[in-house]
Amino acid sequence: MKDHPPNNSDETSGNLEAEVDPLREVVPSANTPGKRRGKAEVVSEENRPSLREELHDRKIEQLRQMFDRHKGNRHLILLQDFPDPDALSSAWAYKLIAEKYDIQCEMIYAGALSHQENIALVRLTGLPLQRWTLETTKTKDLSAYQGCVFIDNQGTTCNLTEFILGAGVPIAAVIDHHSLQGEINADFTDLRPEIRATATIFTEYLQAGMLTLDGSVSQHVKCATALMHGLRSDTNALRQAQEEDFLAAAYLSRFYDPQLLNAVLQSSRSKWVMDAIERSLKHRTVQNNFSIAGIGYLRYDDRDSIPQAADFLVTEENVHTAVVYAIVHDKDEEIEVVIGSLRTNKLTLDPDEFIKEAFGQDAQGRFFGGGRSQAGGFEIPVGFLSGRNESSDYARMKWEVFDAQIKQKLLNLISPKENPIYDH
Ligand SMILES: [Mn+2]
Repeated sequence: MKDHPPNNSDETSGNLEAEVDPLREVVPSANTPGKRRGKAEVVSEENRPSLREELHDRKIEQLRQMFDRHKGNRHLILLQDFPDPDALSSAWAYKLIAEKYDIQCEMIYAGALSHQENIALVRLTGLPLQRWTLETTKTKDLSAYQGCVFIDNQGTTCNLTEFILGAGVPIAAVIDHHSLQGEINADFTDLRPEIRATATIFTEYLQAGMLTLDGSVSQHVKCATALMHGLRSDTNALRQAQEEDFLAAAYLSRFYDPQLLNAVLQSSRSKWVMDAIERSLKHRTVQNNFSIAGIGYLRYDDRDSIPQAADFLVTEENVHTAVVYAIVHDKDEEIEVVIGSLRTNKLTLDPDEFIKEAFGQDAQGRFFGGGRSQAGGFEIPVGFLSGRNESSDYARMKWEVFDAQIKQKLLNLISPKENPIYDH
């Protein structure tokens, strides 16, 4: 986070201690479990709510005000092209909260649901999700939407962003735990890179009374289950969870359906995922505790086998970080893009910084990727070289060029002296 401008949550970090808290009446403390306030009427120094709690109260109030301003509106919730459980569950929670304010939301994504667990999650919970390609988006009347929302992303990993913003749909909210990806002009912003899962942020909203979960309402139970899955999957099954995530999980444990979660987790790996893992094992290079594997071409629908292969490679002895990448192609739309995933157990390695430094920015100044705690990803367009060619030699050459270039950029960072291009 060295070079990045401060995120939006800093805007309220003035001298709160000196102020009278105007929100105390609006947010009854009974609705905010997890607070450690004393019973005493007089607030002594040690019973004074922490700065974090004050900031939290302010965010909740800003969120409430945003929803009030948007009453009766329609919102489009934009998910990343390959939505994960954290994004899916958080977007669903947003939709349920927004309904209380008479705001109708549509959750859309442009890519593919390719991880077996995500397909199971959507099927088993009936999660209301729509796929809009760029083509379908062009046929929609976007003036029907008074706001768009980015959840668990900031628009940089969503193919529809440019088109929807270009059509003049204003950004109602950005709620994310990835590091700041660029300037954001939204009605409401809650960016917390220190939080492990967006599902944790949304569970805090629920706990603060934005929506009272009811264990007898099936949709609430399913959404709580989805949130539990979301925060588990972004914290490596709670192994990397912090206090906030555990508190959120504890709250969700009152409502979620453990059998449903089990069914989602037991979905089996496809043959394609197994093949991708096999290829990543065969092609991996281990250097300075980094394991790097380029696995060639991959179908668009199997894109999520990349992070699964990285998850697997990082489990090898003496490896703390794994990077797996492939050229992902969509045969219908002739799209080709290099997609990569990074996974690390090394706490001092910031995936966001690492990826931004390794690959830099494109001509428009957009980074090719970024990350959050212990995970990151990148997408590099193949551009003019996209598309099938009659000759398989051509496909092989194209792969070799991209493979060499990506390895070179990664090795520059990992062990500059051993870079094959500069050393030989
Ligand atoms: Mn996430």
